[in-house]
Amino acid sequence: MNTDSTHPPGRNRRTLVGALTATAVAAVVTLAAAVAVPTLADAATTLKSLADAKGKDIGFALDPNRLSETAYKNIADTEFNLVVAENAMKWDATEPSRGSFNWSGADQVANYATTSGKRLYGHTLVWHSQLPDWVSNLTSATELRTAMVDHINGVAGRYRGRVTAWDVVNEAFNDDGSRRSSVFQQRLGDGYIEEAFRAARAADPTAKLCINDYSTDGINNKSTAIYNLVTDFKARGVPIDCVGFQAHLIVGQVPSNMQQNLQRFADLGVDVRITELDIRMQTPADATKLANQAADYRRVFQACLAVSRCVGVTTWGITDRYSWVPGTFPGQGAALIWDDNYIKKPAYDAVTEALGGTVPSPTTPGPSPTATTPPPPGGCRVSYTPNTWNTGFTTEVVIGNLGSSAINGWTLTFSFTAGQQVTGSWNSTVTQSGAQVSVRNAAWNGTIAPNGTQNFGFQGTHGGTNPTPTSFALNGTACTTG
Ligand code: 9MR
Repeated sequence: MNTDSTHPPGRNRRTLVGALTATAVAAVVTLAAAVAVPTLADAATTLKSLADAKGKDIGFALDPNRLSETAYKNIADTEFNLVVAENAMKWDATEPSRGSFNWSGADQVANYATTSGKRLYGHTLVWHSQLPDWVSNLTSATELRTAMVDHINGVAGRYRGRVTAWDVVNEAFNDDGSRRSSVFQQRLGDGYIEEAFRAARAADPTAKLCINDYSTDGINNKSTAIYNLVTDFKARGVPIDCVGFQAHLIVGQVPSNMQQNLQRFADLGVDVRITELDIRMQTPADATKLANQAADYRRVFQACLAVSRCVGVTTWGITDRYSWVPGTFPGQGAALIWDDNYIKKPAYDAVTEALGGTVPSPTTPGPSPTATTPPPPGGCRVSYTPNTWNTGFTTEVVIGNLGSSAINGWTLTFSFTAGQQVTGSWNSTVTQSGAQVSVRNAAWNGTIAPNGTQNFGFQGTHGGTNPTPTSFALNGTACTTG
């Protein structure tokens, strides 16, 4: 997970331990090294292993240019069993001028699916967006029809037999359930969707054929319009196998009838799938928003898993760093499962649990420190002992309870001053938002006896210097350092 963890230990060690005795610190360091308690990030299961066990797809939208990044590729390789091109199989990428196909990005995605042993999902054949001008400029219905069928033949034909399912037509409806006034709708009329599906079936008879849209996750006019289309196609024998629900959601706004909506489509005899999941929030993220987001991720996965014909969930990317959201919704973001620095967010554990996995403590810790534990009455002391090398560090932290009563459950907060970033931890759960870091006890070290200590540690990166953080506070009470 953290490539820096292979650093040579012991260089540039700086010790800030004061009142805590050297013996105690040595014992703590030895304990931390010996116990090597796995962080949540080191948990044995992956989302992929859990989804595999359930026979479900867990997918992600891939930008093949990012595979050169180790952290990106590691997550892509291990956490997902399905891949879809975020952009590389769209019309503008594959057929930028008429009859002249460019397979560079699309082939990278398809080949990645093959070499990594993942299913390949096709996105998308007919869509009003990311459509080259030459298509929009075709004024003759005959010409446009020919261009559409040629495009479907070209793209679906190239990956024939390799694609598990295609988004044949994407985003064809308005929110009120009427047809979107795309060039296809304008020139070819209502029948263009049927024509596209028939062409796709001919081009790749083994791929499942899906219609895909956004804001259709709950029961509303738009989803009902698609429901009616599927009903009609089924009645008339027009090929259609699946419906995609993009689920570009907002924290706190998962439709309450999502499962019911998925089920009503499944009952028509089609597969359903969450195709582009992300759940955005106003940035910056904080612990409360991330917890709410985790609950929402759990709801979405639970909704899918409760419907036997829901074949899986795809998230629209891996890391917040490259999500489309902030560029489209300024001030919003943090919508995916890994943050800007590839650290698993609370949503990861929620998805793990929804998929039937278990999350090691302290995701379900005992007492909530802020709710049930008073600030340490006698104060606290923190020793912070970093071990720094050129771009990385590990840190041992010892928390001392200077009071005469036990602390039961703790959260230590502090501020970095030089852009340091936590990439993993032990004996704790660490959440970072900007420079602010919040460390929650693990299940086994939540109690600090009077005059006793507990310890945790973490690893991270820095940009050249690694000064000791400031503003240490335990359950909201400022601590001395030393
Ligand atoms: O994530 C994609 C982004 O990189 C592109 O700039 C954008 C262009 O329209 O498309 C994004 O993906 C969209 C997907 O293809 C269809 N559903 C909505 C997605 C988010 O906009």
